[in-house]
Amino acid sequence: MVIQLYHNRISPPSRAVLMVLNELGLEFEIKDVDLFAGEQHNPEYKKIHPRSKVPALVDGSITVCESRAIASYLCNKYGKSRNDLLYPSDADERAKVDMMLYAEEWMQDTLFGYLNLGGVFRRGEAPAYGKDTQVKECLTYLENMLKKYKYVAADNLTIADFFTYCDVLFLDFLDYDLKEFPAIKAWMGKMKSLSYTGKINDDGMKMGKAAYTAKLNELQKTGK
Ligand SMILES: N[C@@H](CCC(=O)N[C@@H](CS)C(=O)NCC(=O)O)C(=O)O
Repeated sequence: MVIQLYHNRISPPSRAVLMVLNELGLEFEIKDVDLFAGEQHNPEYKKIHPRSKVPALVDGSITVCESRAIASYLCNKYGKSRNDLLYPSDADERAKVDMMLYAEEWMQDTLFGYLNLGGVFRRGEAPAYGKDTQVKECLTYLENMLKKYKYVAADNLTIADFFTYCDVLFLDFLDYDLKEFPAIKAWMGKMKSLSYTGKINDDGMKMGKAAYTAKLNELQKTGK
Protein backbone atom coordinates (compact mmCIF):
# COMPACT_ATOMS: atom_id res chain seq x y z
CA MET A 1 0.00 0.00 0.00
CA VAL A 2 1.30 3.44 -0.92
CA ILE A 3 2.17 5.90 1.89
CA GLN A 4 -0.78 8.16 2.79
CA LEU A 5 -0.28 11.67 4.08
CA TYR A 6 -3.17 13.38 5.87
CA HIS A 7 -2.51 16.99 5.20
CA ASN A 8 -3.79 20.52 4.83
CA ARG A 9 -1.97 22.88 2.50
CA ILE A 10 -2.18 25.88 4.81
CA SER A 11 -0.50 23.92 7.60
CA PRO A 12 3.29 24.52 7.77
CA PRO A 13 4.14 21.16 9.42
CA SER A 14 2.08 19.39 6.72
CA ARG A 15 4.02 21.21 4.03
CA ALA A 16 7.36 20.46 5.70
CA VAL A 17 6.54 16.73 5.63
CA LEU A 18 5.53 17.01 1.97
CA MET A 19 8.92 18.53 1.23
CA VAL A 20 10.62 15.56 2.94
CA LEU A 21 8.55 13.07 0.91
CA ASN A 22 9.51 14.89 -2.29
CA GLU A 23 13.18 15.18 -1.41
CA LEU A 24 13.29 11.44 -0.71
CA GLY A 25 11.50 10.79 -4.00
CA LEU A 26 8.89 8.59 -2.34
CA GLU A 27 5.56 7.63 -3.81
CA PHE A 28 2.64 8.82 -1.71
CA GLU A 29 -1.01 9.74 -1.76
CA ILE A 30 -2.40 12.94 -0.25
CA LYS A 31 -5.55 12.89 1.86
CA ASP A 32 -6.77 16.43 2.39
CA VAL A 33 -8.20 17.24 5.79
CA ASP A 34 -10.36 20.38 5.66
CA LEU A 35 -9.52 22.13 8.91
CA PHE A 36 -11.98 24.98 8.31
CA ALA A 37 -14.79 22.44 7.93
CA GLY A 38 -13.62 20.68 11.12
CA GLU A 39 -12.79 17.37 9.41
CA GLN A 40 -9.95 16.84 11.89
CA HIS A 41 -12.64 16.17 14.55
CA ASN A 42 -14.39 13.41 12.59
CA PRO A 43 -14.41 10.17 14.58
CA GLU A 44 -12.79 8.34 11.62
CA TYR A 45 -9.92 10.84 11.51
CA LYS A 46 -9.50 10.73 15.30
CA LYS A 47 -8.64 7.05 14.93
CA ILE A 48 -5.65 8.20 12.84
CA HIS A 49 -4.73 11.30 14.84
CA PRO A 50 -6.27 11.16 18.33
CA ARG A 51 -5.41 14.84 18.92
CA SER A 52 -7.21 15.92 15.73
CA LYS A 53 -4.24 17.58 14.04
CA VAL A 54 -2.50 17.41 10.69
CA PRO A 55 -0.21 16.00 9.46
CA ALA A 56 -0.47 12.27 10.02
CA LEU A 57 1.11 9.54 7.95
CA VAL A 58 -0.02 5.98 7.36
CA ASP A 59 2.58 3.61 5.98
CA GLY A 60 1.24 0.06 5.84
CA SER A 61 0.64 -1.05 9.40
CA ILE A 62 2.14 2.00 11.07
CA THR A 63 0.53 5.39 11.69
CA VAL A 64 2.86 8.24 12.64
CA CYS A 65 1.63 11.58 14.03
CA GLU A 66 3.69 14.69 14.82
CA SER A 67 5.43 16.20 11.83
CA ARG A 68 9.01 16.00 13.13
CA ALA A 69 8.52 12.36 14.11
CA ILE A 70 7.10 11.69 10.63
CA ALA A 71 10.12 13.32 8.96
CA SER A 72 12.54 11.30 11.12
CA TYR A 73 10.58 8.10 10.49
CA LEU A 74 10.68 8.59 6.72
CA CYS A 75 14.43 9.14 6.77
CA ASN A 76 15.07 6.24 9.16
CA LYS A 77 13.01 3.93 6.98
CA TYR A 78 13.83 5.13 3.47
CA GLY A 79 16.66 7.65 3.74
CA LYS A 80 19.68 5.38 3.92
CA SER A 81 19.54 4.35 0.28
CA ARG A 82 18.13 7.68 -0.97
CA ASN A 83 19.68 10.52 1.02
CA ASP A 84 21.40 9.66 4.29
CA LEU A 85 22.41 13.27 4.89
CA LEU A 86 18.83 14.49 5.24
CA TYR A 87 18.69 12.95 8.73
CA PRO A 88 22.21 11.59 9.19
CA SER A 89 22.80 8.23 10.81
CA ASP A 90 26.09 9.53 12.26
CA ALA A 91 25.30 10.39 15.91
CA ASP A 92 27.16 13.71 15.99
CA GLU A 93 25.68 14.95 12.74
CA ARG A 94 22.23 13.80 13.77
CA ALA A 95 22.56 15.66 17.09
CA LYS A 96 23.00 18.91 15.17
CA VAL A 97 19.82 18.26 13.17
CA ASP A 98 17.87 17.27 16.30
CA MET A 99 19.09 20.39 18.08
CA MET A 100 17.75 22.53 15.26
CA LEU A 101 14.46 20.62 15.13
CA TYR A 102 13.88 21.34 18.82
CA ALA A 103 14.98 24.97 18.47
CA GLU A 104 12.62 25.27 15.52
CA GLU A 105 9.68 24.54 17.84
CA TRP A 106 10.65 27.66 19.79
CA MET A 107 10.98 29.63 16.57
CA GLN A 108 7.58 28.41 15.39
CA ASP A 109 5.91 29.37 18.68
CA THR A 110 7.53 32.81 18.57
CA LEU A 111 6.80 33.61 14.93
CA PHE A 112 3.24 32.30 15.05
CA GLY A 113 2.73 34.09 18.37
CA TYR A 114 3.76 37.33 16.67
CA LEU A 115 1.32 36.74 13.82
CA ASN A 116 -1.25 35.81 16.49
CA LEU A 117 -2.86 33.36 14.07
CA GLY A 118 -5.45 32.04 16.53
CA GLY A 119 -6.36 35.55 17.70
CA VAL A 120 -6.61 37.04 14.21
CA PHE A 121 -8.61 34.16 12.74
CA ARG A 122 -10.84 33.27 15.68
CA ARG A 123 -11.12 36.24 18.02
CA GLY A 124 -10.87 39.34 15.82
CA GLU A 125 -7.56 40.38 17.40
CA ALA A 126 -4.58 42.20 15.86
CA PRO A 127 -1.11 40.67 15.34
CA ALA A 128 1.08 40.81 18.46
CA TYR A 129 3.34 43.59 17.15
CA GLY A 130 4.75 44.01 20.68
CA LYS A 131 6.50 40.66 20.29
CA ASP A 132 8.80 42.02 17.60
CA THR A 133 11.86 41.78 19.89
CA GLN A 134 11.34 38.03 20.34
CA VAL A 135 11.00 37.62 16.56
CA LYS A 136 14.31 39.42 16.10
CA GLU A 137 15.92 37.14 18.71
CA CYS A 138 14.77 34.07 16.75
CA LEU A 139 15.89 35.47 13.44
CA THR A 140 19.28 36.44 14.90
CA TYR A 141 19.71 32.86 16.16
CA LEU A 142 18.88 31.54 12.70
CA GLU A 143 21.08 34.13 10.99
CA ASN A 144 24.03 32.98 13.12
CA MET A 145 23.39 29.31 12.27
CA LEU A 146 23.35 30.25 8.60
CA LYS A 147 26.64 32.10 8.94
CA LYS A 148 28.14 28.95 10.45
CA TYR A 149 26.66 26.47 7.95
CA LYS A 150 25.32 26.60 4.39
CA TYR A 151 21.98 25.23 5.64
CA VAL A 152 20.37 25.52 9.09
CA ALA A 153 22.08 22.53 10.72
CA ALA A 154 24.87 21.47 8.36
CA ASP A 155 26.54 22.31 5.08
CA ASN A 156 23.89 20.22 3.33
CA LEU A 157 20.12 20.15 3.29
CA THR A 158 18.55 18.36 6.29
CA ILE A 159 14.99 17.86 7.48
CA ALA A 160 15.45 20.83 9.85
CA ASP A 161 15.59 23.12 6.79
CA PHE A 162 12.09 22.20 5.69
CA PHE A 163 10.50 22.96 9.06
CA THR A 164 12.41 26.20 9.53
CA TYR A 165 11.63 27.31 5.98
CA CYS A 166 7.88 26.80 6.43
CA ASP A 167 8.00 28.87 9.64
CA VAL A 168 9.95 31.81 8.23
CA LEU A 169 7.79 31.81 5.11
CA PHE A 170 4.81 32.66 7.32
CA LEU A 171 6.30 36.08 8.11
CA ASP A 172 5.25 36.98 4.59
CA PHE A 173 1.69 37.27 5.95
CA LEU A 174 2.84 40.62 7.35
CA ASP A 175 5.30 41.36 4.53
CA TYR A 176 8.03 41.15 7.17
CA ASP A 177 11.26 42.66 5.84
CA LEU A 178 14.27 40.36 6.32
CA LYS A 179 16.77 43.03 5.25
CA GLU A 180 18.67 42.83 8.56
CA PHE A 181 19.18 39.11 7.96
CA PRO A 182 21.08 38.60 4.70
CA ALA A 183 22.07 34.99 5.42
CA ILE A 184 18.40 34.06 6.01
CA LYS A 185 17.38 35.84 2.82
CA ALA A 186 20.00 33.96 0.79
CA TRP A 187 19.02 30.61 2.34
CA MET A 188 15.29 31.28 1.72
CA GLY A 189 16.21 31.84 -1.93
CA LYS A 190 18.06 28.51 -2.03
CA MET A 191 15.11 26.69 -0.45
CA LYS A 192 12.70 28.37 -2.85
CA SER A 193 14.72 27.16 -5.83
CA LEU A 194 14.19 23.47 -4.95
CA SER A 195 12.10 21.92 -7.70
CA TYR A 196 9.13 21.06 -5.45
CA THR A 197 9.05 24.11 -3.10
CA GLY A 198 6.69 26.30 -5.11
CA LYS A 199 4.26 23.52 -5.86
CA ILE A 200 4.00 22.58 -2.19
CA ASN A 201 3.93 26.02 -0.59
CA ASP A 202 2.61 28.66 -3.00
CA ASP A 203 -1.11 27.83 -2.95
CA GLY A 204 -1.33 27.34 0.80
CA MET A 205 0.58 30.55 1.49
CA LYS A 206 -1.53 32.52 -0.98
CA MET A 207 -4.80 31.24 0.48
CA GLY A 208 -3.61 31.75 4.06
CA LYS A 209 -2.31 35.26 3.40
CA ALA A 210 -5.54 36.30 1.65
CA ALA A 211 -7.64 35.05 4.59
CA TYR A 212 -5.32 36.68 7.16
CA THR A 213 -5.26 40.02 5.30
CA ALA A 214 -9.06 39.98 5.00
CA LYS A 215 -9.31 39.56 8.78
CA LEU A 216 -6.91 42.47 9.36
CA ASN A 217 -8.89 44.66 6.95
CA GLU A 218 -12.11 43.78 8.80
CA LEU A 219 -10.43 44.73 12.05
CA GLN A 220 -9.32 48.07 10.66
CA LYS A 221 -12.85 48.83 9.48
CA THR A 222 -14.33 48.13 12.91
CA GLY A 223 -11.58 50.34 14.38
CA LYS A 224 -10.63 47.79 17.07
N1 LIG B 1 3.14 19.49 16.84
C1 LIG B 1 2.22 19.15 15.77
C2 LIG B 1 1.37 20.36 15.47
C3 LIG B 1 0.24 20.00 14.52
C4 LIG B 1 -0.75 21.14 14.41
O1 LIG B 1 -0.94 21.95 15.34
N2 LIG B 1 -1.42 21.20 13.27
C5 LIG B 1 -2.42 22.22 13.06
C6 LIG B 1 -2.28 22.80 11.66
S1 LIG B 1 -0.73 23.64 11.50
C7 LIG B 1 -3.81 21.58 13.13
O2 LIG B 1 -3.99 20.46 12.71
N3 LIG B 1 -4.78 22.31 13.67
C8 LIG B 1 -6.13 21.88 13.71
C9 LIG B 1 -6.81 22.13 15.02
O3 LIG B 1 -6.10 22.47 15.99
O4 LIG B 1 -8.03 21.98 15.08
C10 LIG B 1 3.04 18.71 14.53
O5 LIG B 1 4.12 19.26 14.32
O6 LIG B 1 2.57 17.82 13.82
